[in-house]
Amino acid sequence: MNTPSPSESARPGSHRDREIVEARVIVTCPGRNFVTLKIVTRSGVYGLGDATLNGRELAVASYLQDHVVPNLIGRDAGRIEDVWQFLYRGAYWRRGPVTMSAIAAVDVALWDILGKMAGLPLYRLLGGRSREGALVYAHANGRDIGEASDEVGKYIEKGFLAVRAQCGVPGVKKAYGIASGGRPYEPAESELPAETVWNTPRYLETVPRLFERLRADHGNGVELLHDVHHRLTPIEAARLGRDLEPHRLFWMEDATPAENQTSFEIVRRHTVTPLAVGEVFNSIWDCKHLIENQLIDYIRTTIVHGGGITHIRRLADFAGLHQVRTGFHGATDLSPVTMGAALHFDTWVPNFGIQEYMFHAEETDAVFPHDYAFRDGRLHVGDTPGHGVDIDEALAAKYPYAPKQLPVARLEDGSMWDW
Ligand code: EZ4
Ligand code: CO
Repeated sequence: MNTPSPSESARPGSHRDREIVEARVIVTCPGRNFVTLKIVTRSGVYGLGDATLNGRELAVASYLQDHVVPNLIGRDAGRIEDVWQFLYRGAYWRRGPVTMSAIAAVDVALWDILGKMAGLPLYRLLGGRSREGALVYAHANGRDIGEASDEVGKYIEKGFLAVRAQCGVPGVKKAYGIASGGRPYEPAESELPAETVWNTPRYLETVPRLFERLRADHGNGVELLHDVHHRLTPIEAARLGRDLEPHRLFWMEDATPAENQTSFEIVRRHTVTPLAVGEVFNSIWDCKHLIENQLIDYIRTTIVHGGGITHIRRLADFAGLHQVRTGFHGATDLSPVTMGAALHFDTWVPNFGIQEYMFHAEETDAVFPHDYAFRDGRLHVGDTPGHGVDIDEALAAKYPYAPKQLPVARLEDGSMWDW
């Protein structure tokens, strides 16, 4: 397979060294479920890619194990672009979160191998450093406005320059983003989906009051963000964006579901609150209209759900042409492997905006040793070759898969709504 040219096989890191001899899918649950692909070359150098799709983990594990891994054995790990095209075009069935997460896992593992073989950190392979660190935002959640404001204050004290704020909505049971029982917020908390109830009018009157209070308590020196989590219609989102204008948000996220990209024209027409969208996208085709018509300011699709570095780099370049910046998804269901790869990308990408950052559980950090670190409001990558994230397989094996699904939302009359 992939007959090398003479010049390719003569050098160190030759085709023979780069031949993929093994690819393993590792499913582990250190605090939450993660799917990881480990690709091993004949030289012994290996790479890691994240394939976690929250609540649908085993679908991606099977896609990899049953349909992708047999295609990898014997292939040249250095042909990153060709492998990407083979898995995308060659599958005939294109796009979708399961396919694109599986392709991403392979792609990131191959970039990791390339970095290790070259002795270079990933950001240098991409084109080198554009900034000293990646501005990150943390999650502050409160059962009410006062508690949310206290939480924002705690993150400012920890050195965060940007904070996302969510608060409980009176009359709404289990509002999005609010932790139960003092534990860190983790939406996929039960084997079958938790039922939540949604009330748009109560929400629309609560959120502007939250941000009015946050500006009064914390001033204008901190960037504030908010996630609507797909709950509003376009005209309701337009109303909220307008009501939030005095409070100068960094962004309003996922204001309305975005399968219909033209719906953002309505939101955009009515408000100058910056808009971010795309954590559930998996391809450039999900945001082509949004970007080329400058209907959004930040694109959130991150490496794992968007086909890896090879595809997200194309997306980011396309976004850059339209002054759209990156604001990668970074909740706890994005494994440290994705975080590491995303931070290298953030360190390089010219049109960087911000990076979401929720702390992983201690068990997660122990299973995935990594060299990125938080300092002065920013995350900094290290200079370990590749993406700088490893896996302790013996420890991973101690945390067997535990099925968990994301919640669902219904209106008060029982109709299904967008969670
Ligand atoms: O609900 O990552 O911005 N962050 C978010 C997250 C998502 C989860 C889904 O898996 O919207 O909390
Ligand atoms: Co979100």
